[in-house]
Amino acid sequence: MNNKFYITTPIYYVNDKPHIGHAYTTILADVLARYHKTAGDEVFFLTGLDEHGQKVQQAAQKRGLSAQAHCDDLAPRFIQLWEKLEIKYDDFIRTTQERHIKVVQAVLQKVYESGDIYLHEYEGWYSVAEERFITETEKESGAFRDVKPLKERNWFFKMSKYQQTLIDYINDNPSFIQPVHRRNEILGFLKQPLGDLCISRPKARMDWGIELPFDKEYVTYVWFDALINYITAPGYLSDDEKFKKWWPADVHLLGKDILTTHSVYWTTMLFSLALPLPKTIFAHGWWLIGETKMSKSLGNVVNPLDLVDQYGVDAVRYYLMREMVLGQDANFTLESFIKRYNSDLANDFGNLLNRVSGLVGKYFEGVVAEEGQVNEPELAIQKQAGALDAKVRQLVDELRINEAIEETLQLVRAANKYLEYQAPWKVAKESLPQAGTILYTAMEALRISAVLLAPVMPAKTATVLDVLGATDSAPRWGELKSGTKLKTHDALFPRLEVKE
Ligand code: ME8
Repeated sequence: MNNKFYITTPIYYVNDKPHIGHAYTTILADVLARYHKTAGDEVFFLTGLDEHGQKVQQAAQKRGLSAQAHCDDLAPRFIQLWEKLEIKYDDFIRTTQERHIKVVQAVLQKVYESGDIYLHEYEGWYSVAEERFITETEKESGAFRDVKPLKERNWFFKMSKYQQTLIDYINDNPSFIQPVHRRNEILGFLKQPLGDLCISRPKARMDWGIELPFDKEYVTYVWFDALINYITAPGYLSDDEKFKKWWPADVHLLGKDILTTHSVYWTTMLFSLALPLPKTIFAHGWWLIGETKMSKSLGNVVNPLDLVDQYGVDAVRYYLMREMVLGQDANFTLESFIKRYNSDLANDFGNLLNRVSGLVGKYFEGVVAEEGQVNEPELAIQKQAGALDAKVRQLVDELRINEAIEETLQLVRAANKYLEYQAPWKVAKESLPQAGTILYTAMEALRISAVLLAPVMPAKTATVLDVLGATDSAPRWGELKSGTKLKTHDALFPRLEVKE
């Protein structure tokens, strides 16, 4: 197939340490990137940090640090977390990097010269928390904190000019904004007249940002700066060949909180630059803690590092990927984590490895037997396993990760059941070759499941494949070699005690 696949996460604000929500989006992007890599696609996976703007400046002030020193202090915490979570990104962008500042200024100059940026005095309600002017209706909704009247001369981007072009584009490209209920939300939003976007902040009020190239009194609004990261990294205006290869992005992955900025601000900016739009903008739901949104003020933030230290990186990745139906909210509880771990990882996946390696040890001195004479029960497993790769690929292409995992776990469960029914420990007394066939069949199901779960659980699946002597094997039936001596191993996922 050999396609290119360019996937992005939002670039996170460095106003605080990353939590499980940031970890979720980044793991999801990593899992998708790994699936595409194993399918032979050329992958570019970008993540990074959003370092300008008022939120970051205020966080720095609170700590008594300069904004840059604050960012330099927090950036490694993100990078270290991504390492711990086995995130293999191809580029990590920070908006304070010279390469980005250059591109943002060049974009501003270009858009300015094309006539899409103008100076205007605006008087209205300003939300300090949101860092933007809000409409009268928004103010009345009471949803915004720290609202004050403000009169200011600012630079505006002619977003309204592209409203109809955007509506037409969304209508013509059904897979552009996903899932479909989010697409409808944006189309609904676009039924109202779209205003122009204030893209500057006077330095006198807020100076932590990229200076406008055509007006030194102002810095760029943080969103106008941040969104451009998606073109900076693949080489816009710096490496034409690289940019041509990767742009447009295949998937911008994000939470539903920032869907409007991506599907309205970013797209109209791209229209103005005459650049193609990303193929898909996918907004996932929120991880809730006990049905409420995670927030520092509520003190209910889950720290992914604590989970990883206690349960291991693979279990955390697995839980997050399996538990959330992409596009909907999900509730994080330790109880559901432990339940999922014990059922899928300890009882199903880990147990299958334990059983086969134990039986092969007992009856075959740890050596994989010939596949031998297969009958209907073997063929049923072969058929299920043989169809799995294509099924998983399709679900991954449709971003239905939890279903792709569930399909794979079904094969694991089928193999466990098959072992129980076929009882190779009994068959061995009458026909050793037949017992060998049963074990070969169960091991092949295990191997194929491990290959297909590798993007989700890179470490534990590598252990399984190593035990089976099949490290670089493909998810195709028959790649397990008879005569292979299985390696010894510890319990893959020891059962967790449930606290009463
Ligand atoms: O918005 N559940 O950065 P941010 C799921 N800098 N995902 C969550 C989550 C939760 N409870 N909380 C956060 C910004 N996320 C801007 C982005 S992009 C050009 C600029 C994830 O640090 C989710 O992906 O507030 C969400 O969209 C993102 O973190 C917001 O990160």
